[in-house]
Amino acid sequence: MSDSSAPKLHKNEGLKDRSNYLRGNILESLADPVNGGVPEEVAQLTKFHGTYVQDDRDVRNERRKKKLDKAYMFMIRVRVPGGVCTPQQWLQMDELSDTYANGTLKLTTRQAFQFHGVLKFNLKKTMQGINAALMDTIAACGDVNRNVMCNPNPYQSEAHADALKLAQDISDHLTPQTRAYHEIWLDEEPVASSEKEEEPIYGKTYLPRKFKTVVAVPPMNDVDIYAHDLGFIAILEEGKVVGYNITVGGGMGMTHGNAETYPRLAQLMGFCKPEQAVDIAEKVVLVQRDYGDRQNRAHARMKYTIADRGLEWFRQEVESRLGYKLEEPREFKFDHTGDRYGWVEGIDGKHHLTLFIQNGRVKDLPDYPMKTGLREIAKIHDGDFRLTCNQNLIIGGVSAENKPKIEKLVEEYGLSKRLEEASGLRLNSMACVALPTCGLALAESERYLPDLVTELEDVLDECGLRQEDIVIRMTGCPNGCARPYLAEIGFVGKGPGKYNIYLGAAANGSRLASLWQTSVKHEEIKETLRPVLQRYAKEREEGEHFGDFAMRVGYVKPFEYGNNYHEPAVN
Ligand code: SRM
Ligand code: SF4
Repeated sequence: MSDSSAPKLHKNEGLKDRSNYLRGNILESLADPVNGGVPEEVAQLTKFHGTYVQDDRDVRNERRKKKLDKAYMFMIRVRVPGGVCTPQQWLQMDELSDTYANGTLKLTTRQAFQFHGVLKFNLKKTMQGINAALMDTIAACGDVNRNVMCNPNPYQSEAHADALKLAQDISDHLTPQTRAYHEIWLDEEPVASSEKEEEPIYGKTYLPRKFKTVVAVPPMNDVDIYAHDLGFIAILEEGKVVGYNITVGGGMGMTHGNAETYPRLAQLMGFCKPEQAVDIAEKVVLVQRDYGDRQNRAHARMKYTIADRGLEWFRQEVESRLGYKLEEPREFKFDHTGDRYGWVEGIDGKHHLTLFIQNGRVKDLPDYPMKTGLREIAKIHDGDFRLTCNQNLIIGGVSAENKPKIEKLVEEYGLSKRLEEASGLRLNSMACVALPTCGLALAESERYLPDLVTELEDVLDECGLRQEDIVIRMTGCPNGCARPYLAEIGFVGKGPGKYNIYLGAAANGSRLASLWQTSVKHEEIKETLRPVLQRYAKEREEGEHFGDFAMRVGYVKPFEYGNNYHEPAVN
């Protein structure tokens, strides 16, 4: 007899429970030649394997009129802990994108690769190609710990190496143990039914919702630590990592018109020694596993668990599982969230080149063969490639001997020309994918932001602000995939051609932006922002960032959770 008073769990909970550790009917659906997509229940499960069913939204209406099915295709996300891969892996990703996807690579806001436009009958082959490159896609999406981010800039080599190792260790430790991935995509023999399979950390129903972990190396906050469920801030003494401050409870996603949902900054929970960090990550996950909301997915992220019950309660839950108390957080200072472009020399004598990749989209254009250029570099490069947290790319660990050859290719393919021509605004821009692939997009983002920046550059030129670093980010919906609520100017898609504009985040990522204008149309944005930029040029204080200025002179008030953020619900 069922207990009718028991709280009703979200349907995804039953689905996970019944899925036999993420198998469900994935294999059967992949074998179905008639449907180019997969049923909804299967689509929920494939996310845990790192792939989403999507459709080409550019042709949706036309196909509907012709009574055709949607143009189904798949997105695949490849995990790259800390964003570091080898030149060989870069070449393999490049080749897979041409063979099975739409010929482009997307470097995401979380240091991963994404392929778009993979057809169902190529899905398994693409997955196998990714695994042949010694990379994988498990837990790139789904209700588990996702790709662990880490500051990829190797200029402080020792600290960076420690932080990267921590990112990798946490990633390994929190990777699901199910063999489903290997059976489904890599043709491994099924686990015998007599064998007991276990998920020692997650259990059968995994987490209530996605979970994101990052490792920061001050003074850079390029990982945007306050946007994530769990963060570790390296504390350095004489250039060495002596431990980590721990942050918990950040997240960006919200829903228009639902005041119960909001972006939230992570809070400092304590300090730990380097050798304690992985265990602490596990215990944080366990608390969220046990107390996160499994009824309402819009309220299931760890930020709400902490907002509802308090940081003190959360810390005690973590400490009781650890069996010891966390130390008080130590002093640290972040100065910015952006990437620093161009060449730097690391303390190990290696050279590192950060390149600007507009919105992370690696592709060849008739006048700019960027993808080819990067391929040619990968062929001769003896270091590594590092995907940044801002959708850019570092050609890392270049030897003095190889540097002139890389410089020549950079020159030949125009890779630094774009960098030299770009304004400070463009170099600090990020846009999520949005249309045509993202099923949740309400407005354009990646395809529109570059043009909007061009329009705004006219105003910047008039005001003498071209070189100013101003963080501008856009998303096609309020989910916040490009972290727009941590931008000095943030755009959030409201409907076709319309955006809510946010102003006032701190340039170092420690303060959220607040809603300034709602539903501003494409054609109005430039003129809406013009007076603000003009006033900034005239009235800013020495060294004052745009976000601080917008807050100081009162364009917006500091954000309060669930308060000044929302417009009335729209029916
Ligand atoms: Fe995201 C869902 C793309 C980073 C918050 N995100 C999606 C999906 C999968 C749409 C879907 O569910 O159908 C998007 C696929 C679009 C496409 O066509 O590729 C998508 N998210 C992205 C990427 C590719 C944006 C980009 O252009 O780089 C980023 C991939 C990161 C990665 O490599 O793992 C991406 N997403 C983020 C971030 C930024 C971050 O984590 O630093 C956020 C905000 C932080 C956070 O999680 O709070 C983010 N994505 C979301 C949400 C809202 C979650 C929430 O708590 O409300 C969704 C929707 C959902 O989960 O229901 C979402
Ligand atoms: Fe899609 Fe919205 Fe994320 Fe942009 S922010 S990729 S539109 S879910």
